[in-house]
Amino acid sequence: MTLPVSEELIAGANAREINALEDEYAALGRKLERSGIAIDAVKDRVAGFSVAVPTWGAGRGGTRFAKFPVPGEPTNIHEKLEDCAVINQLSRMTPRVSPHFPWDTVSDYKALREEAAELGLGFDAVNSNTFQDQPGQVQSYATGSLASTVAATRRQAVEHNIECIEFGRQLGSTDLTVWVGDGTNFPGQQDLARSLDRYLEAAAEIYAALPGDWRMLIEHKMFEPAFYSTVISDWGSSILAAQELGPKAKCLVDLGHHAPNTNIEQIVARLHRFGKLGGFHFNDSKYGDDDLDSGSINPHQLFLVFNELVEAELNPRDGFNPSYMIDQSHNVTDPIESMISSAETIGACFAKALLVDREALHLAQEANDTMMAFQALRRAYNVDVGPILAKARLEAGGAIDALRAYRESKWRERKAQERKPAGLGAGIV
Ligand code: AFD
Ligand code: MN
Ligand code: MN
Repeated sequence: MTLPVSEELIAGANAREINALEDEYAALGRKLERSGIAIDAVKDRVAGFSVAVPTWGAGRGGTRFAKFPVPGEPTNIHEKLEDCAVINQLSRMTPRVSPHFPWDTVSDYKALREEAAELGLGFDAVNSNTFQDQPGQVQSYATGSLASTVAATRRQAVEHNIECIEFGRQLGSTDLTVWVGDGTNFPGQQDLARSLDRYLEAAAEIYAALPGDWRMLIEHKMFEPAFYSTVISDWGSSILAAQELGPKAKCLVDLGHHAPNTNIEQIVARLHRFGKLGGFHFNDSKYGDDDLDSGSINPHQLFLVFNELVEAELNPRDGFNPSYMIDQSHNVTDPIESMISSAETIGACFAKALLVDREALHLAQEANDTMMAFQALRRAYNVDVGPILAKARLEAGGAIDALRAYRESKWRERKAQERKPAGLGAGIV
């Protein structure tokens, strides 16, 4: 394995920070011990936690208005893998990459899998793209894809998804995530019932092509690019579709794909209750943008989601094994820095959820002691779990302060000299 950042640089940075970390870890250990929690056990759970990163998040995204490339950003799957390897090498929490087709198309997937393995990476869910037309494409997705009124367009979209499964098989993936941009901008534009019928019929063809150990993750989104209705608009549509398709179909919750103030943690609990919680796209949202950095706007919501996930783990249903992934668009930051920071935030929310005194919480809930039930969550949320994450990273070979080590590595500056510049233009990716 050849990792991108120099081991000496990481060791040197860690040597400067190790004493402070040991001191803070010991102090936090004593504090947690007073509540009967063994810090090493929490640290070991955190060390076992991972979240995948999206290849499309490695480049600068853009808004509908503009994209401002950062010098040295990756412009192909090989450069993206290198950047994802930097994120994982420093954070030790992101060992898998989620590819998007046809953006990440190559001629040899076996070679790509080996290239990733050499960088310490594997592949997570494959994503199909039926929301854009590609050069030379026969049918246009202007009328939608799986729900299009045009039979040949639906066929093309189904075949693309089946092709994605085949690429994913060669890459070692076991999940296909299907998000479609299908929907309408005007009342009356399409029949709301029939468009769902068409979606379900096409999705069933994709489902039938899934290998035995694969899952199809259905991702809902309330709006955009369609602004009046979307075919899979919410968790209700998603779970109904998943139930109709069969046991290998599960729901994927993208935190940014709901109306503002939606109780997402309750959606998580509902989906789990029916054995349909398949995965997450972590990000944050304030107004209409669905791809802000995880926990940058509402870290408490992220904690409450993880609180449900830890509860779900204790009461597993139907092989509870959600796939965790970041899905963000980095418009004003270095994408590597955003994903290092986001992985840390996501891991921290998981760690805090582990600190919840579940017995106290459940007893308070049963006794209708509202304040003490709330306090069971609040006490855990208030703990600064930074030393636990840093210690887990250090022991796995990462950097105590991953962002600082990244800046010291001058990775982006070096890549700015080597890589060809990214194009301008606008786009939601
Ligand atoms: C979309 C969805 C979906 C999709 C991605 C494409 O979240 O995950 O693959 O963005 O950029 O909003
Ligand atoms: Mn998403
Ligand atoms: Mn999104």
